[in-house]
Amino acid sequence: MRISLVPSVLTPAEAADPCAAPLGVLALVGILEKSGITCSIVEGNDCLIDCRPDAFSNGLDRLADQIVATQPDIVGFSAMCSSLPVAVLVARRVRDRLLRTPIVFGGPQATVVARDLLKAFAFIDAVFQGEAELGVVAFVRAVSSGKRLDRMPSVTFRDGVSIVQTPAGPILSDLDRLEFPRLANVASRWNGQLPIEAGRGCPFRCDFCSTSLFWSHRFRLKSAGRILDEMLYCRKHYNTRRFHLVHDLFTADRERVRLFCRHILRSRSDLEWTCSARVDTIDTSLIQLMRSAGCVQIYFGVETGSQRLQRVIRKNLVLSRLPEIASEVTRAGIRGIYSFITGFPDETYDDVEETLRMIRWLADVPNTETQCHCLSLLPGTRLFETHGDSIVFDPKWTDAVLPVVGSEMRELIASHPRLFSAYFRLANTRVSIEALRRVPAMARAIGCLPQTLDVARGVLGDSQLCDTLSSWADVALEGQVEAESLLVHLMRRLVAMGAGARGAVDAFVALASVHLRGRGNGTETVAESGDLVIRNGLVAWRGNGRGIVVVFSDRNGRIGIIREEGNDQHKTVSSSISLA
Ligand code: B12
Ligand code: SF4
Repeated sequence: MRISLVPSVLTPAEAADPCAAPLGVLALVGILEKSGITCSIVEGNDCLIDCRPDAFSNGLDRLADQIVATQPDIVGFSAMCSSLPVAVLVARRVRDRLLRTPIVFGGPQATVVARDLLKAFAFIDAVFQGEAELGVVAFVRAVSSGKRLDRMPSVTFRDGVSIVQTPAGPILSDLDRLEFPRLANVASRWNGQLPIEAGRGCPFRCDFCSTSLFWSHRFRLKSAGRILDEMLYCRKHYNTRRFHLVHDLFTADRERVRLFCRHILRSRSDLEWTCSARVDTIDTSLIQLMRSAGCVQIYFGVETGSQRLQRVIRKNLVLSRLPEIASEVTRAGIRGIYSFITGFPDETYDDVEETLRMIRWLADVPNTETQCHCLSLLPGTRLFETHGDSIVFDPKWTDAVLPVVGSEMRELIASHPRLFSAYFRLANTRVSIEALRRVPAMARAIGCLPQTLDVARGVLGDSQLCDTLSSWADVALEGQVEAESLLVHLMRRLVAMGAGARGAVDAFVALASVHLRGRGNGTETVAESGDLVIRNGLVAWRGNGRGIVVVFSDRNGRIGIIREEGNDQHKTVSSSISLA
């Protein structure tokens, strides 16, 4: 028997992330093949890169043709919230080509909308819900041979005109029993980096997150020995040294993480790894231990800088802990990524401002990155239960979904809000949608160019800077516009204002360059480009051969300029003109 498995389609940016390996599908391949079922993995990312409507529609056809070419006895789609519409469009095409081949779905989104999915699309035959290792072989065999599924746990299927859902089946209590995923299929893609699934489930229940429900509210971690074995296996077979420990909250059990770190230290390996944490499930001594055991990056879901909203969304972080943790992470030499969400139904202007302030604060902490996304509403969450009936189709609302291309995709999504809610937005009576829409772009600017913006504020004043950022955010909303375009925008604004201080403009350009080129590694920055020499936060600009301009900024965001006539060497700073 042969199954064709189709992983979630990702955007090119997502696919570039080493965590993008379809671990779920790779895990199933190991189990199915061991039982004598031949698997083909058909990935759709390359077919769907071109987002012009005709090209996209051809891409959907090509992907369906590729699936058909594997001559499957059954086709299985893996779907998360953003990839579900594309999976449905491709499944429809597969059914047109292979009238009798069963089509099944699994994965995080298919699981939570299983009933609605079968109700809406007659060409989907069944859904497997949740963790599938224990049930997938029996499921695939039963569906492909047309057997009844009513005695099988964790499945949803059609029985005449009614949809039947069976109770959830057992899940693995010991994740060490899992096969190693078949990473050989993808190992060469990310330049010596690979994801390793460290565990499943999260003990917290934040209102907007679907993960704890999906993993049956059970937090499980692989043993230290097992995770290390997987790393060493990949080191040996795929020449990989850097690993992304995939788990929504790796540090949920600090003692287990300590054991893991000590285990790595005893192995004297040279492995590097990244993971995710909450600021209240980590502490100074653990951070130091993690660093010594090879941790190079930690992802923190902070979500909001407002203590009030923390409680409302039941994330319940005590935000006063964040400065201490962020500083310690940096001091230890670990890169910190801090992620925020905007667009919660109860969010106020004050909450938004507090989030932006926190992002501004973090931007001054070396070796950090901040992210801000508009809320994407997930079925199965408490937020969805409360607000799922009053959502509005808005494909440009969040960057956490795929681009909506062509009328077929648009109509499909628009007519099934409950299935594709990630493409919809929630109402907010306190902040205008236009303002909320701009927040991620403004956060991006604040996060990547803080001192440059301080210079601009010195020249433009607060309200003008705010207008400028706002109008840039409008441009940015049209696409993933990078920080460079904000600079161009700001410069135009300065010039349009006749910014008398030519020096201010020089300083601005130079500082922008420091931050665009220099941020990220927390070590000394040395770069040379055209007229600019950048050295550890100082910029020398060889302005039209008459001398140099040195621009500096200190940790408090104060900006100074020193002009040295007739000298093209770096000079010790002797005087400064403060602009901010
Ligand atoms: C790594 C990761 C990613 C990777 C991509 C991984 C990939 N290729 O699948 C990246 C970083 C690109 C990513 C992006 C996004 N992600 Co993400 N991601 C994860 C994460 C942390 C791990 C995924 C993983 O590898 N799990 C381990 C494997 C073994 O589990 P699995 O894939 O679910 O597969 C099991 C079952 O689902 C089932 N199964 C899966 N497919 C199939 C198919 C069939 C036929 C069958 C029978 C069974 C079956 O069997 C597997 C074994 O038990 C999960 C959280 C989590 N812990 O799962 C979030 C998660 C999947 N992501 C999520 C989200 C929301 C996103 C984003 C929208 C961005 C965001 N805001 O986070 C984007 C969307 C990407 C896209 N275009 O679809 C949500 C999805 C919620 C939902 N309802 O769909 C999750 C659950 C996180 C959460 N906290 O809610 N993500
Ligand atoms: S947001 Fe993080 S802490 Fe909250 S439930 Fe999801 S994974 Fe757990």
